[in-house]
Amino acid sequence: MPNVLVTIPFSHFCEKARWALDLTRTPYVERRLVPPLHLLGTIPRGGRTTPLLVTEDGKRLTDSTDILRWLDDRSPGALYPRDRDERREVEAIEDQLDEVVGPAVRRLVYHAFFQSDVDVLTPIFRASSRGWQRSAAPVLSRVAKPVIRKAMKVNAAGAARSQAALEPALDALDRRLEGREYLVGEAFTAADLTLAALLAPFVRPEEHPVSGGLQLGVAALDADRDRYRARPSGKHAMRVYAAHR
Ligand SMILES: N[C@@H](CCC(=O)N[C@@H](CS)C(=O)NCC(=O)O)C(=O)O
Repeated sequence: MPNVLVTIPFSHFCEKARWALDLTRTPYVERRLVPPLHLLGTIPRGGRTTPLLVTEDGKRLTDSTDILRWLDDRSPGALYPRDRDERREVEAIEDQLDEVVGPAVRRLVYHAFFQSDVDVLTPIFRASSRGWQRSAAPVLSRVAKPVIRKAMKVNAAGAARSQAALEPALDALDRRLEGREYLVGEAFTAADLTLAALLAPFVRPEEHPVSGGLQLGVAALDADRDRYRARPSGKHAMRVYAAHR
C-alpha cells in the first residue's frame, strides 16, 4: 500500500503536510476531498480533520506536525535541525504557528470570502478537485458554506478575535526575521515551511500547487494579500515558496 494523504486540497494545514512530503521526496497518493466530503476520507481512517496520512506500513497520523516528525525520522535533518537547541526552537515556533496563526488565518480568510458579493468558494472548490467533485463544485460549495460558518465560528466577533490573536504573533515573527534569512539557524526548516504554508491563504504565492495563479477578483482579498505581502513575515513566506516549493 502506498502512503495515502487525505486532504481538503486548499487547506493550509494540508499544504504544510503535502509540502513536507514533496520536499522529502516521499511517494504518496493524495485523496482530495472538499468539505464536508473530507469526513468520508477521515472518519473511516480513524480521524476527523485533514491532513491525515496513512503510511505504507499502516500508521495513521492525524496531525500535520506528526506527519512532519515522521518524515524527518525517515530523512533526518530534512525538516528539523540535528542540533537539539535549534530543534526545540523550531518545534516551539511550529506549535505557535499551528495553534495561533493557522486557525486565525483560516477564520479571517473564510470571513472575507463570505463577506464578499462574489462566490469565491466555488472557484476554489473547482480548482481543488477533478471529476464529479469538480462538476458538482457549485452545489458542494453551497452545502459547505453554512457548515464551515458554524464549525469555525466565522462571524464578525470571531474574526475580530482572530485578528487580535494574529497581529501580535505576526509582529513577533516580523521582529525575529529582521536581518535573518531563516527563522532558526542558517537553513530552511519546518518553522519556515509552516509559516509559509499557513500564511499562503493571505499572500497567495504562485507556487502553491492548488491555488497558485487563481484569480479571485475580490478587491478586499487583494488588499489583504498586498498588506500581508508587505510585512516581513509575508515577504518571508513568498521568498521560501519561491526558493523551496
Ligand atoms: N492541528 C491540526 C489542524 C488540522 C485542521 O484544523 N484541519 C482542518 C482543515 S484546515 C479540517 O480538517 N477541518 C475540517 C473538520 O474539522 O472537520 C493539524 O495540524 O493537522
